[in-house]
Amino acid sequence: IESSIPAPLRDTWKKFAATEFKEKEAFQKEVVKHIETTLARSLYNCDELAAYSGVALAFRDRLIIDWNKTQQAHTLLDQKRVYYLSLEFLMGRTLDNAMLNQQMKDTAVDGISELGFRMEDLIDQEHDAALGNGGLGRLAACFLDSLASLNFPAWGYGLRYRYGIFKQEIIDGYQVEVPDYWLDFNPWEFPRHDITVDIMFYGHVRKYTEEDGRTSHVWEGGEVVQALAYDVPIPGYGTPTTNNLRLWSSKPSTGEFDFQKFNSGDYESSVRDQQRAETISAVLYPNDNIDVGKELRLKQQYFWVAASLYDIVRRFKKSGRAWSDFPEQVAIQLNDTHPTLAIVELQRILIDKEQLDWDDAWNIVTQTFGYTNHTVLPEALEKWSVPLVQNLLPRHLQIIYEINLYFLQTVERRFPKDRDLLRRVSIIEESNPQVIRMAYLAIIGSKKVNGVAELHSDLIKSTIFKDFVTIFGPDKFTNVTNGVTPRRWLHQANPKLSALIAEKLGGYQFLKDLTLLNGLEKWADDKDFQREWMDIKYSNKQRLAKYIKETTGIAVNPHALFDIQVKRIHEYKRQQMNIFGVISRYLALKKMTKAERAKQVQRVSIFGGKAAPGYWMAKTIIRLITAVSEVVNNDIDVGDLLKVVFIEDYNVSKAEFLCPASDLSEHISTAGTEASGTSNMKFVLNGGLIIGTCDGANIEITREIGEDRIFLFGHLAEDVEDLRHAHRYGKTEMDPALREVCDEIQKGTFGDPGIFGGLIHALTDGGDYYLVSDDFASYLATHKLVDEAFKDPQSWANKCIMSVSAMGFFTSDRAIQEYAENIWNLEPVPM
Ligand code: GFP
Ligand code: GFP
Repeated sequence: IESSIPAPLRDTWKKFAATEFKEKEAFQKEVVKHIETTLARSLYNCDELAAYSGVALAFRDRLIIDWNKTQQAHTLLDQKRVYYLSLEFLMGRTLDNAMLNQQMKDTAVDGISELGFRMEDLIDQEHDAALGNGGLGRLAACFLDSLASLNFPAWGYGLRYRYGIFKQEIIDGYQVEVPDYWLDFNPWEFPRHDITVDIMFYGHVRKYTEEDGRTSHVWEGGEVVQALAYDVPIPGYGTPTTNNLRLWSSKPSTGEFDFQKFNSGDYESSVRDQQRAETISAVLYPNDNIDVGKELRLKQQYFWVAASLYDIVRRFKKSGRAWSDFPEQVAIQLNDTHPTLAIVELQRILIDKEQLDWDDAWNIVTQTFGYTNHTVLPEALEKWSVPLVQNLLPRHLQIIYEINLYFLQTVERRFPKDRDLLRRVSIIEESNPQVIRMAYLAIIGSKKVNGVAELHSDLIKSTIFKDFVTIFGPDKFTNVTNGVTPRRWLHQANPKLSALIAEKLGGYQFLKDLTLLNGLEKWADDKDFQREWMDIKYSNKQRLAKYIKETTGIAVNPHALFDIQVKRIHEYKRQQMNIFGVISRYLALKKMTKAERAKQVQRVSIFGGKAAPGYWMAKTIIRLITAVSEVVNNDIDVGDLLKVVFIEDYNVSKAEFLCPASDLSEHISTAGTEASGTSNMKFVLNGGLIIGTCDGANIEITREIGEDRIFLFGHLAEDVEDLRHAHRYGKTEMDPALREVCDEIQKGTFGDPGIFGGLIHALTDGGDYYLVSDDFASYLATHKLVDEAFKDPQSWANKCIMSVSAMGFFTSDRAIQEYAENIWNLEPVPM
């Protein structure tokens, strides 16, 4: 690599090059130095936030030293890199993860206690980086951890939202959204004021003829906004590899103000221009599985994609290679359709700027991209209105038309008589106005398309993308079942369990090779081991009980069965079925005699999750949960037999203490609707059992851990169409237990029934699209089996241990290895 320092002077530089602290005293020295200088605090005014900041800065220094080395090594080696484009990276907190991945936590815990602080308290000072809605964003974060841990040369590219997903407050039982000011203090990012890209919007396309007679296009005029890079170091576990997550922030390209306007007294308008530019990276859209089609969202997408591609192309050009080498050096993965414009942008760069022929350019493009689909829900599939794109990105629209034209021509040649096929697969949907089907564009422009669990990957081939399987053949479509990083989701979230496992397996190697967990099998029946295992579960439940008491005032008994459902609130995930089940349990308890009640298993039903602000049904579900909790928790007949808790503002750091505290967790989506799910993996990995439908990754979890260790219920994906059809034609009677629940709600037991009318309507005249009634009997029956199983602690413990021992497959390391081999053709960098 070219150095900015002349060769003879480099020795002086190297003599003073930054080094990493390796033991306690060096760590303490760093912390005190940062507190006293960087933060300008002292021995006399260092509170927990300042102490957290000092520790974070000490670790940040350590990360950036490794980051520098890694980036230099990767640049020098010039191997193929993968770029993971995701509009969401739900990172959560960083400090604990950085300490653990760098294997310095013990040193730091010890060191900080000698300075007067407890590490848990400091970790709690950190604000979550909540740059994501749910599963899709958290998957991206797990993938970054695995890419670095496996030494793959990889960068993530995303947006640096000034506000992450909103904070949820529960006021009078309703969700209220509050802005998330997460950037108040963020030591984990490095602004790169020297790395900026001008991004253009609007304007027009001018066509002209080159000297050699070819037609060229320039896109000119329009608004220009600047993208500024912020780099976030991503440490691997137990390796010096530290990859980069580059997040773009928007600002006005003319500098802070338009000085002409400012000087002419038009102060307000110059500030407005600045705000307009900054708005692009201001907010993360809080929508899950719904396409909203807002212009600002499209602007975000193009802004991020254009800045990232500019950066990727610039880096490639530094190597001096021929364009034909591009796909050998660069793989770009599209996390959902949000970055699909990258396909069009690369084609534009190659033909308009680099003057390649259309076909040569298109060959490069289609060898470079991979597309991951995360949903089959039709309302979630992105479509952009043609007039909107015409106005915002006129040149891109032309290119999309051309891509479509060539594509349809090849389809027509192969299937000459099938007019309807052409209509069905066209990138342009002939609606009013016309819309661009982003998923189709992503498929046509990618080398490989994958789903995120086996069932889901089969479903996309047989439903939404069926025609494309006919056209491209089945090999273009593949599956990579999701995974989660065991570093965060076992070692960090559940340190006691991780330590117990390490003790039995002779070390922490399982964190790098999760299949080693199968070594636990031989202790599954060992009484002492079972006791230690369940003691850890109990202490995790105690910690949660304490949190619940402190935050909600509800006292729950840690000996009760903790039944948890935490995820975004969505009708397809069926939190409504869960709360109806709770009501049914409540009604049953009320009918029992004292003697009968004494035989019942105690339950704590715990819910958590955010509803999209505009998703009224989801908000009503939250309202019902809080209403039921008020009634049930205050009913002296019921006492500890049933408690209902709604945890406010569910996020990554809360998931970290919820997952280790479950006896049972719920993954109960209507079959065929949840592409994979990843919290199912986290809960089982932490020694909890699950109740679930035959959906998403539940199916593969069952295959790995065995049918008798999971509580499956409900109809299969293949039944769904017929069942819905029957509802539509009024051929279904509501399940009697569900009827009783609805009656109780309508009687006003949980407050004004008018509030919940929508929920009841969805089950009746609404056609019960999510098949709550069809699955309800089997759901309740399966909960009875759970209660029975819980009464036998030894067999329960055995099930938990055996399940954990079989979870090796669900590490995100395995998923990343599959992507590297089957999609990216990517080699790790030897360390
Ligand atoms: C990257 C990093 C730089 C680093 C170089 C070489 O640059 O900080 O100096 O690699 O190690 F960002 P680009 O590949 O982005 O040019
Ligand atoms: C989506 C799907 C989930 C899947 C994740 C990750 O999650 O089934 O596990 O992506 O692939 F719906 P959300 O972003 O919708 O939570």
